Amino acid sequence: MQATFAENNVEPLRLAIQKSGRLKEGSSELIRECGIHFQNRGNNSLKVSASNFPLELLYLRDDDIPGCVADKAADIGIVGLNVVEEKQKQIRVVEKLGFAKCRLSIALPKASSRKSIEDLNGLHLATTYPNLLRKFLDENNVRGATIHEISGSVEIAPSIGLAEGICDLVSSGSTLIANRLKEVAVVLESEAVLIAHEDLSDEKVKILEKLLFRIRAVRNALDRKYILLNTRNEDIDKISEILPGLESPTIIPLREEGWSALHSVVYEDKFWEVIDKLKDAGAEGILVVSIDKLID
Ligand code: PRT
Ligand code: ZN
Repeated sequence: MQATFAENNVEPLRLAIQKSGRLKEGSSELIRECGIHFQNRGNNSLKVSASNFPLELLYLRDDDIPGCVADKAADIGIVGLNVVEEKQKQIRVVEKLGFAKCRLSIALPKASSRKSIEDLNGLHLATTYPNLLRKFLDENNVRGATIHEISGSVEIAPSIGLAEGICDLVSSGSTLIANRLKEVAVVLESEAVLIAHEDLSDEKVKILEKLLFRIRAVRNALDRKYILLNTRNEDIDKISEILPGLESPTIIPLREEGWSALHSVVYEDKFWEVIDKLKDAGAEGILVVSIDKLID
């Protein structure tokens, strides 16, 4: 039988992730994509060990993750940047993870004549993010605004007369629209981040580096595509210039005289722009393939 990491005396890195909620799926998916497997956990288990990597998962409420890492009950954690910045704990953000993207914004009733940061003076604002909001108001010289801290359903505060405006997370914006609110200022752009405490042992730093290597390979693959195309040899230079690959494209001669195949990697956000230019430059038989992992 294969020895586990615990049996080999490797102390596992402890990773805190959200037990249930918007971060859970993205966090679990990322770990799975890194090739790390766990024994099936019962529904109530709060801790589980990986069978093929020195990693232990702790399942927590997202609000408890920064504190848990700062107190070293966990070594690292996956949590929204909004929660990290609000909690102001002694931890370091190691890596942005690119999922659970949202923004913390100040919103006012649609009917209000106020429409920018300059109009926020003297307002009463409801939020679950009092620290971030206070900092933003101070940095923008907003005077006389007061903060009403509530624990949820922030978006209904103006309609029930609890506050004149709100500061809350927005992703699609449909909650604001449904509550007849308009966004007037962005306090923070947020996404899921990997955090760590400042006191990891050398052994745990090495495990973290291995984990980060895998995370970056997974993320690199997500925002890039592998592209293959055929071109006349005289167009190779023109087409190579259009391809913003990792390095120069691979060129393979085709059986048909005077033609070659070009292979390269393109960024997903530039994808359609690049394809249009390639077609105009004479590329044919363009094939685009998803990448599973990409090691830079
Ligand atoms: O139970 P636990 O405390 O662990 O979870 P939670 O209920 O506090 O948090 P959860 O699971 O709702 O969100 C976890 C994290 O997901 C947040 O801290 C953000 O980093 C991130 N995230 C991304 C969001 C959103 N998008 C989001 N849209 N968190 C909340 N929302 C809410 C927002 O508060 C508002 O009510 O969705 C509504 C707005 O969404 P739109 O799409 O209508 O704009
Ligand atoms: Zn929470």
